[in-house]
Amino acid sequence: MTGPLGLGGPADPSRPGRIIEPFRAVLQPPAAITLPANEVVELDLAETQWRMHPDLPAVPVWGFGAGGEITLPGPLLEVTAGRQAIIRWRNRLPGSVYPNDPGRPVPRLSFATSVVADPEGDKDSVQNWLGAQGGTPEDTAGAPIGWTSVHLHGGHSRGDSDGWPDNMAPAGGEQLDAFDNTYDNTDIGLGKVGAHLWYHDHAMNGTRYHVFAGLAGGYLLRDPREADLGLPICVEDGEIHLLLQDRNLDATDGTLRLLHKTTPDTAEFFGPLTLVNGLIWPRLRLRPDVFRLRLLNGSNARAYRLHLVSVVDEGNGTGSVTPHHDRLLVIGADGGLLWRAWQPGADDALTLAPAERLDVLLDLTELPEGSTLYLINSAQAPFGGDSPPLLESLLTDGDRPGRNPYPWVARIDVEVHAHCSGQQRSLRDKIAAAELNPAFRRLVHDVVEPPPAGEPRQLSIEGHEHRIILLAETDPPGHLYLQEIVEDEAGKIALQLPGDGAPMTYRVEGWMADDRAHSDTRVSFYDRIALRPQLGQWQLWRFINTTGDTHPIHIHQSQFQPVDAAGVRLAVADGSGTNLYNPTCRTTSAPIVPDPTTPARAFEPFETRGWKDVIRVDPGNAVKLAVRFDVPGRYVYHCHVLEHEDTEMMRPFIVTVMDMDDGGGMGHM
Ligand SMILES: [Cu+2]
Repeated sequence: MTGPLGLGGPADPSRPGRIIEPFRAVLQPPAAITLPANEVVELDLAETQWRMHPDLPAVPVWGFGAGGEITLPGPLLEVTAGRQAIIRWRNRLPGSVYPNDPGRPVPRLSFATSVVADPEGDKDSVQNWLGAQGGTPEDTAGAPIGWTSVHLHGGHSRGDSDGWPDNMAPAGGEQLDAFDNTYDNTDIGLGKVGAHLWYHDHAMNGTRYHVFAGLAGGYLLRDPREADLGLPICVEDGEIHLLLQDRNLDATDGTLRLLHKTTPDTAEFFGPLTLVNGLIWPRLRLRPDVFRLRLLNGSNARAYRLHLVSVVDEGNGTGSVTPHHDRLLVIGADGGLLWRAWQPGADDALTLAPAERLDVLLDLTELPEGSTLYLINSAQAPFGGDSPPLLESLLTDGDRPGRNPYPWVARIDVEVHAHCSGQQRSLRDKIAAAELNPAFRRLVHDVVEPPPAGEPRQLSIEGHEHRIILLAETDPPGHLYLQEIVEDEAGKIALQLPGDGAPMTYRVEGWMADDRAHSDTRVSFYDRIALRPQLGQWQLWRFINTTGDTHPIHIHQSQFQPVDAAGVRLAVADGSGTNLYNPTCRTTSAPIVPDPTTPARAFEPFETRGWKDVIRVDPGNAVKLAVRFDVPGRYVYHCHVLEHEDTEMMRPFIVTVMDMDDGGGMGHM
């Protein structure tokens, strides 16, 4: 095999002896549908055949579409912000599981599954290789195959239109949602400018399978300010929607299929093939203009750390990789345009955990005909927030064998006569200098100093409530979950937060107060609902990651901001490793205390200059979020690694109009 950035690819499982050649497919924009105000639009969820690469046969997938046109990804939905859209999601999948009715047609997934033991000495990397590699099919008997509940991710939705995971529609059934598409927090001058949302299935215990099968698509909220700033707002003007997903393929039984391969210990799915808009490693044919890239990581579990580079490959793993980040300008994140744009440096990268989005200007001006640039990914899988490797090492995969063997994402071919044209250089200069979202305010807590020069104006949050949520993993590993904890003198969880003089004790809040003898080894989604934020009251939720992996935390209904410049880093006082919490006995073997040696990760500029609905919580890190809910109802928050979410790294919360605090919270003015 040649080096990862060489021309070699993995072997084609359907035709032994051939390889899957990168950059053969030409990127296609997704089908686009403009949603009219207050009119019902019907979108079907159905099976279709999809060709991911010119040399490969089509494979069965599940997608969304209208009028019988089912696509991967689903159509890009567009709506003017502030206008209500109404969607009737019609489940037209091949069938749904009815365990008590053997007379019903037996449903099936559109893809194969395989569970493979981790080879000795190859910890956690077996998913990154093509094919089933033996293994046994995963037992999917407990999954609600074919039952779907579509969620608009990042949407400011009413509870009954949020895709509650248990409210699943069977094949033949329907789900009617009204999305008001308004911005939350407008009343306090924290307006947002546009947003890049996405829709996907959210069925309880079935999300990982259904999204993997293809049930996902983009959703753009349009704001008039985008056009006022001169930003491209359609394909013809140079706006390019890029939905990134990793996949695997197998042809063990003679038919090429998508493959969801995991290991017994590492439940996450990672795949060696990167799909952009449903195509494996495509190329973009673009004129030497300025384009607007709307990036969305729709992968089950893979994080991407993107670099724009040129590559000189001299073969045998030698050559050079040169970043061209001066051609990138980050202008938006999950919740729309940033306060001001951010220019990444040569050593920076664009990190996208699952479900995160970025809005980026790409400047190809003055590049001669025939120039090629590459979007490559330097994040290993699994991802723990590790710093980027030397880009040169991606030519040889020398420093992390098996955890990122195919770093390609896409190739950009500069063609003077390309069909896809964009804007002039002057747009990029104007956007770089502009205050894109003047109404943006940086949320602060207990800060009285004015913001430093070059930072947005601040808003100090008042009347807020503090909560602590522990991200934990069973021992032995394999089951990840999250649980709210609360101070209790008799609690067994010893935790010292910065500012505390000594460790305090906590107990799991989801149990009844008199149920400290609870003997289960994990918290269930269906335990007592501990989070009942009051309508309109600021919440400060601190997420503490006691596991060895990064977890992208997502909260429904309202977008948030991370508070402070960085998280804090915690460690076990006796130095006994990264799994800080022992869930078997629901206790900490030694107090969790501030780590004086390892810094927490600093937040990226695109995480502090705009609104977020997903945030990376790295191993050992504690991240504090400020969020405010302005719609009453029942919602969920969860890790957006879909395999984690499906196995209960997800909990409910209820936004209530009454003060329902029963002593669990730590509110103060
Ligand atoms: Cu997770």
